Amino acid sequence: MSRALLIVDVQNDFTEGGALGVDGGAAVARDVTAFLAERAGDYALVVASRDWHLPMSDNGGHFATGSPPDFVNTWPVHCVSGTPGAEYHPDLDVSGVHVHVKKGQGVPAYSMFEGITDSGSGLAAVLTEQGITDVDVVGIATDYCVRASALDALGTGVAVRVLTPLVAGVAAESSQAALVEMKDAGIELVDSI
Ligand code: VGL
Repeated sequence: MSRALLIVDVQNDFTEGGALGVDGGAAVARDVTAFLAERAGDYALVVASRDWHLPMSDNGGHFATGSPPDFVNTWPVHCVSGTPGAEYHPDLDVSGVHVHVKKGQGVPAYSMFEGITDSGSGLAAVLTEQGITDVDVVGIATDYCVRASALDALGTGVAVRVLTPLVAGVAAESSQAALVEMKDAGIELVDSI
């Protein structure tokens, strides 16, 4: 067994005060850092993703233009590459991250598996190359990018757990629905870490 930790989108714009701030987002940053300080030894590989949208573009309809965002399919402008909002939250210690993934350059991309690593690979290939059999998923947002990343991870054939104390969602109802959907799909929800 060889396990990876996938840290989804712990970025300034997804935390309190950000363009698309999620309640509990800053706590996720702090708590993932504390978790890694104790448990890095459990992981053969640590991967972190960033939403990394194009400036001066609606990014394939992902950014609301003309009408207000619906917070389901269209969103306020967020995580524009090169802006502070797109950076990792300062309380997330990324010194132990082996692989950085960027996603959403010109398109909506909720899943980490739609992104590209700094060396130009897709995440599925990286997991295969590294012989990863199991992944734990943490980060933001439970109902969007965590959900999509965890389901895609499962689709690559690895065993998937979501560490529920280390996620935060956009809305309570859709986050709860996402957790049920993930569990029904065969993802283990770990409520005590
Ligand atoms: C996300 C909404 C829009 C996420 C990204 O990271 O979950 N949510 N873009």
